[in-house]
Amino acid sequence: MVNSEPKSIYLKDYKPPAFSIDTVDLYFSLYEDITKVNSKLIVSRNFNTPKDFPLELSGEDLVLESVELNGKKLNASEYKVSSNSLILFNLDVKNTIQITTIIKPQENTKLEGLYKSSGNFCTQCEAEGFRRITYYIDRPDVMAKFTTTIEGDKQLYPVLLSNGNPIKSGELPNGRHFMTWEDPFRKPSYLFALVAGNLLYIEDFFTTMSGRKVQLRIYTEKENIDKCQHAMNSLINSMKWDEERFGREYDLSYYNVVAVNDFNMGAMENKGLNIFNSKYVLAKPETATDYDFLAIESVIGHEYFHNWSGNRVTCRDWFQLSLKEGLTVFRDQEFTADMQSRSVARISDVTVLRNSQFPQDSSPMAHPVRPEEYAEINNFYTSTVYNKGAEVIRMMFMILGRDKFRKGLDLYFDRHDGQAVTTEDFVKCMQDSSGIDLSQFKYWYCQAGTPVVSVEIEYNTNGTELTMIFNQTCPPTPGQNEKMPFYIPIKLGLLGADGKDVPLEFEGDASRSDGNSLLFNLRQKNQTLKIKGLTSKTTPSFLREFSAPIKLAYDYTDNDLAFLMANDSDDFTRWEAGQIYAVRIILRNVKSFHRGDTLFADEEFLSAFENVLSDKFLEGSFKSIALTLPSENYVSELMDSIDIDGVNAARKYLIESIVKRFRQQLLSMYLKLNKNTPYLFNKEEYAKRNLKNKALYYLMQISGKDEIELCFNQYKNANNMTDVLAALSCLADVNCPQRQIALDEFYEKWKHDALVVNKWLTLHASSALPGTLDRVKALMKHESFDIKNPNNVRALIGAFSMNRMQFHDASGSGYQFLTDMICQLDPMNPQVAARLVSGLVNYKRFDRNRMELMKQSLLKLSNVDKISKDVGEIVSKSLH
Ligand code: B3K
Ligand code: ZN
Repeated sequence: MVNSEPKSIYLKDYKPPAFSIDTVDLYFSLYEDITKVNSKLIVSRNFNTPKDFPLELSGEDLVLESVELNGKKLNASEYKVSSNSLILFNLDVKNTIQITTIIKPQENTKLEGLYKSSGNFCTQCEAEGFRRITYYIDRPDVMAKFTTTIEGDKQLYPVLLSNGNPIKSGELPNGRHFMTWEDPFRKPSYLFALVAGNLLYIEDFFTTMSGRKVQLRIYTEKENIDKCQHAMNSLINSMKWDEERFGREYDLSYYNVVAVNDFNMGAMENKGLNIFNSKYVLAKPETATDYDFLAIESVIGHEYFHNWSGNRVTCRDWFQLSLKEGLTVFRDQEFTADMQSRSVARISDVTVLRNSQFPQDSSPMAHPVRPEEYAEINNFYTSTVYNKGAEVIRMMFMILGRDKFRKGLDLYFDRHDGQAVTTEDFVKCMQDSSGIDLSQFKYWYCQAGTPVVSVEIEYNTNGTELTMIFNQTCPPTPGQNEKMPFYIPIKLGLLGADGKDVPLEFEGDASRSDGNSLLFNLRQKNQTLKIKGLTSKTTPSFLREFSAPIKLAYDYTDNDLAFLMANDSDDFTRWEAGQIYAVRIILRNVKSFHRGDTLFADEEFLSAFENVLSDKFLEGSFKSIALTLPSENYVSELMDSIDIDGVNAARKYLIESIVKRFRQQLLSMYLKLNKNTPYLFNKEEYAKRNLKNKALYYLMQISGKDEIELCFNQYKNANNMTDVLAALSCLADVNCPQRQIALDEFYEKWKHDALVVNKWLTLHASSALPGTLDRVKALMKHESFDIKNPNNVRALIGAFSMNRMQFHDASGSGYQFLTDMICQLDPMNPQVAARLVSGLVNYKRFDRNRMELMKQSLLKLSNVDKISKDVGEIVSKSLH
């Protein structure tokens, strides 16, 4: 029997709060066994609330010590307390409520609320962690002014931090001390934060555009203090960028960032006190890769940008999560694009979307950017809410253009400063400021699924005019069979025979975009665009810049694709042509693989690949991604049913064909770029390393003695983690003596550095070699692995669940392992356990055998006694 389904809450049931909280005064007494929390709330009954309406406060895992209402201590018969709430009766219009609760941060393995990480106290309150600290109206549309005093042992916790400005501090008896912080901005409880620990910091200053001097500090443990500079640089760049690009200024005199080792996600934007997973703060060239440096820049930016998009203007309810997350991802993507290479950034964003959001949109967990229902909100911090949400903002940006979009955003921050609002409020600002009708955008927010746009082209008899016929559809998703048409902006151009864009005369709902591109507004199910005055044959280029999160189907010839790969003026579509071409070959070879026919790689593709390889003018990091084949994951996403073995064989075949043909070119490219110059994190050096390691990757795909030697040498001689790890991950896939030597030595060298050890765990878990599962199981018992640490879990178990060939082994051993791990983890940390279920949710798209095995795993999970709401919701949605 399947356990009962977790109870859902619905957007349609939203009601404004019955009470508001004006001020909150918190007093934390931190001890080694318990923490005592005193909370003094000034609570007002809202205008429409009936006189006798009770006040319901949320609470979880709290021991209630005392409650006082308007100066009178209540006895147990005067309030109602349950496992998740405290209800008070007979409130006045304005009330003072004092509550004392006892909590045990030391025993908090869920890492929500107040908990301990490496001996330090820290908090995570979004979405509903504050109720694990004290009883409260724990919802985002209740915004209050917070004052927080923290009291603790001075030696153990010399650093005491909370939101806002420090206003008082002092010594107390018994070697204790305290510090009081006051946050002048009203905020929801999810933005509350507290840190107490033995930490060091690096410090810098930033003067805002209106001249306010802001003290910036990054706190970490002593041994990591030399790894904070890149995060500091990124913070300063973010502050400057947000002023220049969006006119947003920081509003407090302090900005603190704290790196902690045990954290459920990436980071948290608490007002004035960001708390970060140390993975997104700590970096130096010897320990962190280019990819880590980039991720730190982007996450530091993301959390900083939340100060406006999230904190100053926040969400009315958690269904509106994308209001802050989609917008802030869009903002951090633009930041990266301005700091690094715009086209490479765009392609990477699209790749993330296609590899994680597209599969989610075609799974039983598919949900709209603004969901209508959830059981556990933590399950909805998804790539749909974040990344597709950012694409929805980007479409408005495309349609309005830079200036009008900026005006719309200014209006949004102006109109809604200090409020908790909805996605409709956002769209309305964009519409009001631009005069452009965006009402149809509601469907992007309330309908799930990836739209498919197919295009056909018809020429008139003498070839001077062509008509593009567009048709949009969207596959059914849970609870939504029929969809209304979306408003889809399609940026397009036509290339003439010389490879240059033809200036376009047109008839239809479009406007001129940059260069000779048009932005076509597809708003109906079927719509046409006529292009006139053509003089010779042209090749269309659709969905430039990836102007909408859709799948575009157009029947390109192989010739067209090779031509676009060589000539398209838009870097995205130029890259995309290569991807479409490669997917086409891989899919054809998948069929041949199953029929037992010989596989082949098309000459025209190989020569287009060669053109990219030998192009002297291509920017290095663009070249590197242009030389990257679509992932097995993405290819599978384009198939009716996911074919693990076929896709792997066909993709591998294409890679080997490339290596056989271009071994010499790849080798000379490698040798030319492999200069052991000092590590610098800048565009040019990054591009060189990127391209060099791409060459190494290819060479190692047919690895003989020479290649292994070359790779092993890079491992031994490199002066930075990017090159070390690139070499090591190639070696990890090859059965050779150097593999073990390098892996063992790497561990010995870095075993004191938790973040590097995680890389080492991932190297094992991602290896393509048989026996990987056994090694992963053995590593679970290794001294370096602690199941309570989310980074460890993601590095080992999470990475294994993404190892296509090993996790999806036809025996089902991978599924069984993952299921056991989820069961083991769930009682400790349901949020992290629930993330691991994603490896199983798409079971219906696999072959019969795997589908059955995965389903068995899900059924097993659904029968576990006391399964969390987190895991329970995903499992039950998957099975329905
Ligand atoms: N807002 C946080 C995410 C909180 C996740 C809670 N389960 C980080 C971010 O998106 O910036
Ligand atoms: Zn965010």
